[in-house]
Amino acid sequence: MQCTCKALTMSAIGWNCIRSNNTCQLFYNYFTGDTGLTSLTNITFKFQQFPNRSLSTTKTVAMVTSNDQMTTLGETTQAPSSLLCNITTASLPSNNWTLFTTTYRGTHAGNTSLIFYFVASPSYNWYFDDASVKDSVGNEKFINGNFDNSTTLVGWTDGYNGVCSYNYGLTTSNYYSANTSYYDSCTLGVIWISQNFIGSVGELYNISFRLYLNKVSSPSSFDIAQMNLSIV
Ligand SMILES: [Ca+2]
Repeated sequence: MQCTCKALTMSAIGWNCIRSNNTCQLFYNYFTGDTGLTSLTNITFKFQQFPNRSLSTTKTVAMVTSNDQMTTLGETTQAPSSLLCNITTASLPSNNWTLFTTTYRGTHAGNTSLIFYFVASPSYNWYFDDASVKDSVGNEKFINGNFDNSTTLVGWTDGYNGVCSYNYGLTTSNYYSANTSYYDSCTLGVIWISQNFIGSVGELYNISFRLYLNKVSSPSSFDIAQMNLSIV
């Protein structure tokens, strides 16, 4: 049997190769009692060097420690279309509000969009609160970043790609600032929520937001929720 596994990523601490539809799947963050794992002995692994390819323009990766309430993402200077963070269930403690901060150096004048993307999973959904963009002298560029000023989504636009008709939007069931946040429990589609501001070239913007990864059931090895932010 021959199969090809993708590279170990994130906080992988173990891996396995199974054959399903002629594809391989990567186990990571498994726990020792996982019944899906099989120990084998006298197995030969061969590692193949793939051809070089150009790196993406992704600048930063979230760095989270389990007891840390604040996470700093590196500065990006690569807008438009820069992917600012790659937050997954493997890198974020669940059932805890975590503050994320980053900076963005303005690369173009005029309309600048921050687009937050969320993918939920059967065992995880997202809460999002207190988004902020401040210029170098502290002026807030976002409107209603805490979602608390209205029962409608004032200042924001949102939507989805894929299949997701109702399970996202404003909620009062969990929040960091009282008493509303934005949530996503859509597992088949990608939810996006966006806000624009007028940017300036060279200006340093301080971006922050809070996330709560809500674990609603015991996840399987492949149960992954994700969140990303891009600036366009
Ligand atoms: Ca709020």
